[in-house]
Amino acid sequence: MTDPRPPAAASTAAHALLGVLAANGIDRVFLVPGESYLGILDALSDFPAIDVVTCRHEAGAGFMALVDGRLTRRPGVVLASRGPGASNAAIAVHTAQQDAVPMILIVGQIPRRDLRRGAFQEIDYQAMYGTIAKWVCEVTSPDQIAEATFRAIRVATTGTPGPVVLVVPEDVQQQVVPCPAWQATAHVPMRPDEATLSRLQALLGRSQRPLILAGGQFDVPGGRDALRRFAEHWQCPVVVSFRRQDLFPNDHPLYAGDLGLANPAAQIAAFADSDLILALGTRHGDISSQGYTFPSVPVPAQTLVHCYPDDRVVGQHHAPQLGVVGDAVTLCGLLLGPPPASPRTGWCDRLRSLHRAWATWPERDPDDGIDFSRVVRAIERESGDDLVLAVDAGTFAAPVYRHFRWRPTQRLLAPLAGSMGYGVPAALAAQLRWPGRRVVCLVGDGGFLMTGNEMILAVERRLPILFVVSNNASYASIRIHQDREYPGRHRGTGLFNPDFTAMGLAFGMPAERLEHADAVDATIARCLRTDGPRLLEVRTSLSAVLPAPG
Ligand SMILES: Cc1ncc(C[n+]2csc(CCOP(=O)(O)OP(=O)(O)O)c2C)c(N)n1
Repeated sequence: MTDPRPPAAASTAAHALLGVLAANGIDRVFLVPGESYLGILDALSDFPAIDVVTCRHEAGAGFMALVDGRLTRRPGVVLASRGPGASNAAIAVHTAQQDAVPMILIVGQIPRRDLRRGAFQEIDYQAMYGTIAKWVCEVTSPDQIAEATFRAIRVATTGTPGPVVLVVPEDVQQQVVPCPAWQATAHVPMRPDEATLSRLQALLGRSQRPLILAGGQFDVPGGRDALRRFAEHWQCPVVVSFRRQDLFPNDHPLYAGDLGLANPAAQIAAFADSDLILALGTRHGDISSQGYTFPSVPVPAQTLVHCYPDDRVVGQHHAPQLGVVGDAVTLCGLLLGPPPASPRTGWCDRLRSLHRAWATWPERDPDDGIDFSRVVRAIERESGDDLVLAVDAGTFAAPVYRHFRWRPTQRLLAPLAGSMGYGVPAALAAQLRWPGRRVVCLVGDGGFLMTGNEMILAVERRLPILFVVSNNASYASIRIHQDREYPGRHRGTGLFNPDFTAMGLAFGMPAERLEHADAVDATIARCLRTDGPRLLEVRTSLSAVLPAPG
């Protein structure tokens, strides 16, 4: 491996910053350039091993960095200019916080001599990002830049992973400083003491109706296998947290579904009938806890065990009988003692059949376009085990969460924060990281015009992504809310759209429009077989997702 550091003579603060990033495995940054960080841009020329991905909007760059961070578990890095650039990147900082993904936003700042004068494009980033970033650091002393970068990496990746904002005034970037190559090592997972393990063992052995709520912490190498072995050993049904359907094989007899935005009341009632809830590797926040109602706050009716590597999360909303501040994957590996005395077949079957009834594919034949669930179903049927599905926010995605049966190695990338504009950049970042996998992006006509411009990267870098644009001429998710709250009044949710197929062609990729339901299966099969990048516009039915007129 080549030394990531530049020659000592070129050691500016910008080099020190990049040197620490490179020493910690960061091999790619996403950016929109700005005059406020010319020093860092220049220093990037001395780090040829860092791939520079030039983007069209800081939201797109931020989402790409976020997904890169999610896939590598190292901080995804995005560079943005001061003021306007940093403002555009805010959506990614918020999403990184909500999705618990390590990310570093590096912002060029006005020169130190003008700080706090309200100078051109100046922002006080502590005030702006203080509540959504884990840490905001304005480095006003060049000597501290390496230390601040090193700490940024550690803050972003430890406890609940999240975003850090590193602000570097432009005159700091060119100062000559030493260039260290400190490497942060991962924390040793905390091992619960023997007394805690025996207590857990006893709880698991005794329970008649245990239930695992599994969260994103299992999204690490070996994590899914550890979860499956643990569940099988204890004959314990598994429910995955919000938008984490790919954590557990969906055709497994112990898979009991997910905690999302639309669980049927009977299913939640059945979950609540559990006598032992094991919330493992999950923050069990707003959506997963069904708006802080499952289990009840602050003291659950069931015995609750909560394991997460952050003492601010364990017990934050729900008081567990047993709170373990630690690594859920490690815990699963330690708890494989004597199996339960009696099988829990009745309990497992009950949850399983409730889930299967809810997950059955719908049969709809609307006359105003294609029911998008047919498209998702065709992707499920025609995809291999290498599928990575990057999904934007919108109602077109509902079948992905409800009906799609995820296989063990397939991956779902969806924003827990519900941020529109995530899908296209997520697909790009995933395909850059995993060139050999089949990446498909699902995006609505609303979300596509937010960050769809980034799609040009797929043409530039020959990334074989299939972009599927669901065109229902509407911000339909919001229209559904309108129809529920204010029936028939649709102000602001209709969309006048460009020709998306022509857009795909103009970007330089093959593109086609899918207009008839009976062509769905063959078109999806063909698109998945051909090498992308490729755009498929689907004329999607609006009526299929709206409540029937009352
Ligand atoms: C950045 C952002 N802006 C607004 C919203 C609110 N919102 C959620 S879904 C949605 C509509 C999505 O429309 P579209 O992409 O066309 O998909 P559809 O719901 O029509 O399938 C909106 C506006 C959001 N979640 N994120």
